[in-house]
Amino acid sequence: MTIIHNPKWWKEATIYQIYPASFKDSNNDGWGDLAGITSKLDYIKELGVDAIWVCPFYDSPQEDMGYDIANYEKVWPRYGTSEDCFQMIEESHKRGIKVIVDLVINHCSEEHEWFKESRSSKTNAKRDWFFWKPPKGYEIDGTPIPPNNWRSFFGGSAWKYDENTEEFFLHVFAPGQPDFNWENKECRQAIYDSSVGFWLRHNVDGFRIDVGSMYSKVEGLPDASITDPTVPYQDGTDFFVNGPRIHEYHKEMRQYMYTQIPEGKEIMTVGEVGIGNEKDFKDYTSSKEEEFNMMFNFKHTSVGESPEFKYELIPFTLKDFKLALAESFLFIEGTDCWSTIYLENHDQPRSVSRFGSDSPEWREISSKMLATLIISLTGTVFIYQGQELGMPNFKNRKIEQIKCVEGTGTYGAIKRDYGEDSEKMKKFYEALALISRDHGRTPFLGVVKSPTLVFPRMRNHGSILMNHL
Ligand code: ISL
Repeated sequence: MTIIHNPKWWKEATIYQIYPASFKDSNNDGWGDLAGITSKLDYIKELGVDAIWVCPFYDSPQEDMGYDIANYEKVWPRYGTSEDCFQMIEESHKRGIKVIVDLVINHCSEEHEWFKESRSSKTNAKRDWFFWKPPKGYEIDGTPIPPNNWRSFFGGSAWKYDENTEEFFLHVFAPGQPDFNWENKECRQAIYDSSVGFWLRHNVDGFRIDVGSMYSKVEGLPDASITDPTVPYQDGTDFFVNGPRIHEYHKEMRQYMYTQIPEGKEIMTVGEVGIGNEKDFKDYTSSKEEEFNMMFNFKHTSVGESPEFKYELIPFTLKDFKLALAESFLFIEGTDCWSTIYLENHDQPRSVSRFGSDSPEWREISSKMLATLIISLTGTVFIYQGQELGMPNFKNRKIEQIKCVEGTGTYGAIKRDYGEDSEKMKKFYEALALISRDHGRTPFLGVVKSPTLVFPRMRNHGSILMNHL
């Protein structure tokens, strides 16, 4: 019997995620930067890492820590210059480390030139690059009513009113993150050329594709059904997660990528899918479909969160966690798909606090147990800066100290809809203490008193299903 092997570097890889703001500050201005990352490449190499995924470092007003991009082709000045970035890429390659960058193209920033043009008039050539709609009607006091009842992931309506043209634009995330209208072909081409092409032409090895399941919205943007009558805005994800044209878009983008790289070079992509069914996962990651190489599933990082509302904790068992984690990789068995394994990223709390114990007695052994778990499962391992040291959650942070827009936005919405002293707010505080996105964003090393490497050497972890065919 002949076994045909088609090994791919990314199937056996360990990928190390870096959050530029809090990794390494090279010039003492209080923010991490790209030169800081470059200065730590030897440390990263020593860990046995094959590739780094660097979170957004592009020009941005930072409403959502760089996931609101004003210019895909420019580095945010606090993070350094384009030259610093090209150097980070070159120095990584010299050490045999590949570089994956974040591709945030479901939306951009209100500060992006394309959006500024689009908002300038109803007849602007780029008007249709975003979702603009007139009010559904007006309240008695004249307040315009949003075109549909979708809620934003970060609290409140998913629509923002623009006085200039008296229409609303859609933002499923923060108000400063207008969603692109992917139905518009010219818009798609501009996105590819600026955000994908520019960085491939500057030698990156692949992309982590932000909210890669949300570009295709159901035509007409219908109202969501009312699942929570106590609040004005409802969960609209049925109308934009894994939507009707999503696979067509990813195939088109992948084809574009091939036009931008030299013959023989391989690009690696990992899509943030989040939720879906087995068919969705297979469609995204089957190698013959040519969309993503692999994807992130949120099932296991969401255990213990109420399905109706993330910031309401519910009990869960070890079995729930194991079954949820298995959803990340079981679907690939007998297929040409591939998967990822992760416990942490910049949207998640520290895994030792979330799934183990971060008490002084147990922190190290607990972190080692979780490290052993993920390196022994199938799929490409992603670890997040500081996870290798068992960094824990911060303690006792007050609401005024929360920086993340999901935390502040949700706080504002609860305060408006239920009040400061409500039961809902009490539960929100409890949840924030465990799962705030800020837990993973504190300075690298900051809270670890006695750093010890908790990961076994990461390269060449075992693969149970061996999917090289
Ligand atoms: O963690 C989440 C799921 O409950 C959400 O916080 C998160 O917004 C979602 O996973 C999408 O995340 C990505 O896109 C967001 C950005 O805020 C996140 O940091 C990013 O990872 C909008 O670009």
